[in-house]
Amino acid sequence: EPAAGGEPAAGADDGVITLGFSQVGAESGWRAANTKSIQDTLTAENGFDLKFSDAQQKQENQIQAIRSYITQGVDVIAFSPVVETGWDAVLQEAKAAGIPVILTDRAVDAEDETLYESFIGSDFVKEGETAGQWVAENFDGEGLKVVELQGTTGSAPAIDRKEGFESAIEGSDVEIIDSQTGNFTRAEGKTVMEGFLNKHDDIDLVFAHNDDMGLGAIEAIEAAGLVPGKDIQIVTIDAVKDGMQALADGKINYIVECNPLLGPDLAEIAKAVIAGEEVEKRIVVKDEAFDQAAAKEALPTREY
Ligand code: GYE
Repeated sequence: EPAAGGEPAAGADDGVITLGFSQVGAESGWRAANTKSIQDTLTAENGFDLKFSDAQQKQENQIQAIRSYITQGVDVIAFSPVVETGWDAVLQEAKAAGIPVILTDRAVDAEDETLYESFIGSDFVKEGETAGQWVAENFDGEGLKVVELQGTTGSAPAIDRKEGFESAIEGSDVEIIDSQTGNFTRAEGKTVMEGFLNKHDDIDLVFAHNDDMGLGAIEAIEAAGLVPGKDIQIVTIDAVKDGMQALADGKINYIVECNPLLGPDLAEIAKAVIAGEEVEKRIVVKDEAFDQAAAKEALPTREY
C-alpha cells in the first residue's frame, strides 16, 4: 500500500507491517539459518507481511530489490548488506520516501547514521580476536604458519574478522603466510585451499572466516592425503550444525560462534520503529566459542 502524498510510508494503518527484506544470498549454512529465522518470525500471525528477496551475493541485486520495495511503498525495509560501501544513494532514496531502514547482520560504511534506524548483528572484530587469541594461546613459540580463507571481499565480516585475528596474533610468532577470499562458500573454500596446498608445504593451520570455507578446506586437505584437525589444524567462525559436527569429529579444532537467529530482534525493532518509539542504534548479538569437547556437549541441543 503506497504512502499517501507527503505522509511517511511508516504507519502500517492496516495493523500489518509490510517489511521488504533483501537477503545477501544462500552462500552458507549460516545464511540458511538466518533466512529461516527471519521467515519463521516475520509471519502473518506475528503481524507481518514479509517480502523476501535473495540477491545472490550481488550488490546491484540488493539495490534493485530495495528500490522496488521503495516503489511498492512498504512500511519498513531491512537488509543485510553484501558489502560495506556504496549504499548512500539508495538509503537516501528510502529516507526521502519516509521508509525506515533496519540493518541486520552486516554493517554499512555510511557517514550519515540517520540513513538507518538500527543495526542488529554480531561484533565481527571480536569474533576474529577470539579466534586469534585461541591460536596465539595454543601455538605461540612454535613458529606457526597460517593460511587464511577470507570471506567476501569488501564485506563487514571479512574486513572485521581479518582485523580482529591479526590484532590478536600481533606480537606472537604466529604468521599468516597466505590469504585469499573464498567468498564464504564451501566450493570456493575448497578451491582456494587446493591452491594453498599446491603452493606451500609448511601449512600448520587454516583460519577460515566461516564454517563452510573450513568444510571446503577439509575436503582439499583430505584429498591431499593429510588429516584435517591433526596435520593441519582448522579454526573457523559461525558454529552452524555442519561446522559443529566436524568440530566434534575432530576435523576442526576451534569455532567462534556467530549467532544467525536475528529474526526475533528484527521483528521487535520493526514494531518499535513503526510505533514511533526510540530504538537502539546498535544491537550487539552475543556469541560463544567452542573447542572439540564443548562442541560434543552442545551439539544435541543446538538450534542451528
Ligand atoms: O559468517 C557467513 C555468511 O555475514 C555473519 O555471512 C555473516 C556471514 C557468515 O556467509 O557464513
